[in-house]
Amino acid sequence: MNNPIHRAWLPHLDDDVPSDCASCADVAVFELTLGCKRLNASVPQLRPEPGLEEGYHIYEEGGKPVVAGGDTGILYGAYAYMEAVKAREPLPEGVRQPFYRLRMLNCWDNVDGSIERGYSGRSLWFEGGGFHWNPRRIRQLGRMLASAGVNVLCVNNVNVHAEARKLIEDEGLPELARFADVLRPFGVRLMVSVSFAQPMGHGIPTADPLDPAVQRWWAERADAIWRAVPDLAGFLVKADSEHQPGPFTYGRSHADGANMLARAIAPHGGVLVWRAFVYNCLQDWRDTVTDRPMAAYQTYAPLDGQFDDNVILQVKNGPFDFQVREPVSPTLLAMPHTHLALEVQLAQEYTGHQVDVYAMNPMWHELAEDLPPERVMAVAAVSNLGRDDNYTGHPFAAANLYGYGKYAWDPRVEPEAVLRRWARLTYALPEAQEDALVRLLMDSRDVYEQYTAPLSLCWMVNPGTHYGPSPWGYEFALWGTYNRADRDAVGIDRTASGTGYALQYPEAIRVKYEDPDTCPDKLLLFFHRLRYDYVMRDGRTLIQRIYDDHFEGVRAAEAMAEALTRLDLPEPNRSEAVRRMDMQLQNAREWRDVVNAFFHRLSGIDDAEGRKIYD
Ligand code: GCV
Repeated sequence: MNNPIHRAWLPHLDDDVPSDCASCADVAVFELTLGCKRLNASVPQLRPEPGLEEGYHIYEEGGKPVVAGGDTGILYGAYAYMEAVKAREPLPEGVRQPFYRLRMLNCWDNVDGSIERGYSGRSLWFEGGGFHWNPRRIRQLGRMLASAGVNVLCVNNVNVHAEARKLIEDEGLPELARFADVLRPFGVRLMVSVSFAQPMGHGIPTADPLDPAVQRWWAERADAIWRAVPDLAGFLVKADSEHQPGPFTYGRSHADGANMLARAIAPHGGVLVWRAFVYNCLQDWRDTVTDRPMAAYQTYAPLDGQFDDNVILQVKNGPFDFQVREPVSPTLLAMPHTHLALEVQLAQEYTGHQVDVYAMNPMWHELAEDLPPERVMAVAAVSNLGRDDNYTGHPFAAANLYGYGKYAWDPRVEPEAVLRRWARLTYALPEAQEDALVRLLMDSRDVYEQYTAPLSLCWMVNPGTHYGPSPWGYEFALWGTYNRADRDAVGIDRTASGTGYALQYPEAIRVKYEDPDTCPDKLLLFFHRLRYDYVMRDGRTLIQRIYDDHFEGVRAAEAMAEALTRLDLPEPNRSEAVRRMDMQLQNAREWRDVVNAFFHRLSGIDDAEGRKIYD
């Protein structure tokens, strides 16, 4: 299989890793020998240093390179060596350790082979109701994950449908164990999403976490699961969220629910990752008091300090749901006595479906302004992987998987450095073209934001699919996602005198966002309800900014398309990127014309520049 669309950041992805590799060190030897040969580089000596665990150290001894590392660190060191050689960068200095111990990928794969919010084809490991995979591709996946630095793969959707429950039942465990065996040599441990109501399929009339029969069932199940997969990382749970079962049914708190499961798996060293994505998904749009972004904080902040030590509360980066622009979730800042994980989304659900280019490292980097990286102890990303030949659909979407791994190793890493390295490792373009590709990637988020959701006008998407414009699509729906645009104004007042959302932040952050003069323009309509004639810091009116940004966003997308045509990417990547860019341009023009028409009809205010607005 020499099709260059497989080209990823690794120098030799198309060579199969021997299937009898039993450990990270075996893979490291194989990768180094092969990779260095391909790169005409000297093969370093590998030196195990078990105390380093995931850490590694690359140095010279007697003029010869040495890669020393712990059990998995030696593998990470091997990839780091090859990356540096291929990218023509200096070898990393000193001992390198990952910033986050758990660097998780959450796959929303269903056992029927479909993927919720998947844009790269069907599942790589499920089909027809259970595990079904191509060993060669899973070994390739293993090396991609290891070379990016990801160490936990949650195999199934957090919405646990009936058929997926068997993954942890006796009939499903041998398959789970076989899959774990393939990824283990790459330092990747599995995790499973479980349903809180699972005991009820076993003659137990309740899932009440304080019921001894429920507790016993989970403890016995955990014994069986860890007998089959002794290094399983743990469980991931979506409870009381979007119709998934949970402890609220029994009048119990989420600490009661999470701790019950955590105690069942603690003897096996498992972690219980509990998602904080809890809100009322049956809201009445007439209700202007309930404010969805406040929900997670209201549920969890009072529980701070009540979770067991092996519980990790996993919180989405923003208080809504992976929108193009959201402030940091206040829940992440409110729970100093709870282990927290930051959840981000590589799957481009609201960010262009892997049709529109959208590089994510700049977004994660921005989080640090309000969220110091040490406030969380783990990271999780919703996967963008699928069975497409290139794994991630758009030839550039792999940059997000790679970039996520690098971010998880070092959340302070500069986005441009990551994207440049990815571009260099993947395409090896001449310098000016490499610069152009890096620029294109670096700008891609701002451009997408400009033509879809400037000033944080999020949720104007087509309901269900979440691609393309529909300004009123979610306005009268049950999901609590309203902009409340009328003929005079738009946005939600979330200050103390509005819904009070801003009060969930520490003082300094609250003050910054509460004043429209200090609130960044990009978050303006998230925090404030403003009249169309409101004069912004740059002197333009709000309505003019809405029009201008949509026009400007399309122009910027056209410039990206132009830049793309000048890149000598290998085929078929080039044709595929150009084909998707044509679709992106159509999407951008649709957003511009629909949203501008919407606001023009409502406000009756003309564009000061007299450009075409289709009414
Ligand atoms: C897995 C959003 C998505 C759902 C997803 C949910 C979640 O609502 O649209 O598809 O469900 O988030 O994160 O649980």
